[in-house]
Order: sequence, then C-alpha cells, then structure tokens
Amino acid sequence: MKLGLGLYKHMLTKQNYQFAKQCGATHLVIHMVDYFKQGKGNPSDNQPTGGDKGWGMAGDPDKLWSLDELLQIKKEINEAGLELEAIENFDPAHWHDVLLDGPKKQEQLENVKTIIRTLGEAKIPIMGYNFSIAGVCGRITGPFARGGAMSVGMESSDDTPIPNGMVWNMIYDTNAKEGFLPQITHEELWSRYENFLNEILPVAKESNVIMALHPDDPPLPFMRKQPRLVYQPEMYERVIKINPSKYNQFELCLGTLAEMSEGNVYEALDSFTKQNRVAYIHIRNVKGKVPRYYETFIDDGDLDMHRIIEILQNNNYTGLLIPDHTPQMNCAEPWHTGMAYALGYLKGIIK
Ligand SMILES: [Mn+2]
Repeated sequence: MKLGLGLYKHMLTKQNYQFAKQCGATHLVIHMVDYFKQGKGNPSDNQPTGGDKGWGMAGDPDKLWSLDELLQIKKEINEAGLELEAIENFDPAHWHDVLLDGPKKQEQLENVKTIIRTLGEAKIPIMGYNFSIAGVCGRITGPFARGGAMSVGMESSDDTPIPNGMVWNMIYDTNAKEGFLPQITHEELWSRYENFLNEILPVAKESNVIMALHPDDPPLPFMRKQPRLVYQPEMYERVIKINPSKYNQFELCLGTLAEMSEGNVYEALDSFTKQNRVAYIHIRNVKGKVPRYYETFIDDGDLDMHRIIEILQNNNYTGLLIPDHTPQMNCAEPWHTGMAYALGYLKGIIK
C-alpha cells in the first residue's frame, strides 16, 4: 500500500509538498475547491467546518479546471519527489444541478465529463467525489481530543433546512430566490445518482480515471432535511449494483464508517478491498457513533489501526492511504503537526 497526504487548495505549495515528502508520504491527494472563504470562524489551519452559511462561496461556474493548471501542479508535485494520485471533490459551482436535478443538469453533466477528460489527459488516476446535497455539515468544534486538543464532533443532528442557492455546504448562487431546497426521498436521491453514474462511467473508462465515492459524513439518514446516500456500510453494495464498471470505486473513509450506527468497519474494509473497489482510503479515528461522536488522535479512538493495516496487508491492497482529519495540536502549526503525528504512527504500523 501507498502512504500519502491530502492537501487543501490553499496548501498547494512547494513547502507543503516537501513537508509531505519529509513525513514519508509518496503520493498526494489534492483539493481544487477552496472551502476556506467563510471568514475567521474557520481558520485555514484546520479542516473546514463552518456554520449555517457552510463553507462559503463555491468557485467560478464558467471556469473548469484547465489542463495547464493541473499539469503545472502535477509538475511541482513531481519535482518534490511525489506522485499526484487523486483530486478530491467537484466544485458545487460546476455540478450543483446534477445534485439538485435542476435546469442546468445536462450542461453540468457535460462539465463533469470535461473535468474527467482533463484528469485523463493530465494522467491523474482518481477523481474522488461526494454525491451529497447537505455535504459535510452539522458538526461542532471543541477540545474533544486527548489533552484538550481542538477537534470536531457531533452532538445532535442538524435539521435546519438548506436555503436556495446552497448545496454541499457551499453557496453557488447569492441571488437565489427566498426559500429552501425542496425535500426529496432517498429513492429520488438514488435515482439522481444512478443517472449520474451511468452518464459518467463510460467517460471515466475512456479517460482511464477511477471515480471514487466518499460516504456521507456525518452518516445519518437525513441531514438538514435532505436524504443521504451511503450512511451504512452495506449501502456501498448498491453503488456497485447500479454499475459494475471497474471505474466505479470508493473513497473509503474509515472514520465515517466507524461513525455509522450499523455494520462493521473491518468486515466492510475486508470485503471492499477483496472486491477491488477501494480507490483510496481516508484514515482517522473517532469515539462514538452518530448522532454523538468525536474525532480523536489516530491511536486514541474506537478503531484498531493495527487490525486495519493487517487487513490491508492480507488483501495485498496496493492503493493509497491518507490521514483524513486530525485534532489540532497546541503549537505554531496545528494542522501540520497533527498530520505528521498520524503519518508517523501509520508508517510505524505498516513497517
Ligand atoms: Mn473522509
């Protein structure tokens, strides 16, 4: 297996590539969407959380990621001695009506296809995504981790409706008419997803880009009055059933799986890696399950990291493993020390 690091858009710098290399990472996952435009409520040295306005503004709807831009980033990453393995998450500005079944759906499905073809041309092997209307929302920040380290958790579900113009916890239209997104059923969400997968996977195959689905975090049946897609491990089976293409894979988030009320993380990991459905893995630890859980240091939660690495080694998993989120350590560089700690711990176990 390969050990890597995920970097947010504002962290795509030579210094951070060197930092990753110094931690023993060989591969990077990068974000091209900037989640850190919502002001000082969400410091840029932590994972994005945000209040009822979410993570702030989505990107430019008329500007898809260009081949030149991706090649330049890839070149700088390669110069630091690393490989670019995946891009994580589409920009709501480019595909909001695919999620919402809105008037621009066809046009935006073409956006997604263009993006996948661009990744293919840049030889970036994986596109991670999250097919979610509410996105990663409803969490709180507090001194929940060991030693009072600031961390993220959940203490109750968030049932506030999502205003028009917002999806996946970002605002894509500041002039949207008053009111809220209509409530839909789980079946309607699966039907939108099925349509998306069947449109996109042939392009993914032509472009040799694997599509990797993140589960819903936090994994409750509904968040902000909208249904969630994959909120129990077994629901990933339905994803494969819809379309068995080998380009249809998972961005398996072990922390999210641990937060789920049913199923068994180890069995799910064993089964999905044996079926070659795991494009890459988010690894982090957590105490508790929805609707009440807290993110912890990697060695301090409910998940047994030795057991996880053992499953991956037994199944000859050759994909990438990256730390997901970590608590913030009290020092000048809370994000970096958290990541260095997680990477060092994982490297030790793997060895
Ligand atoms: Mn994750």
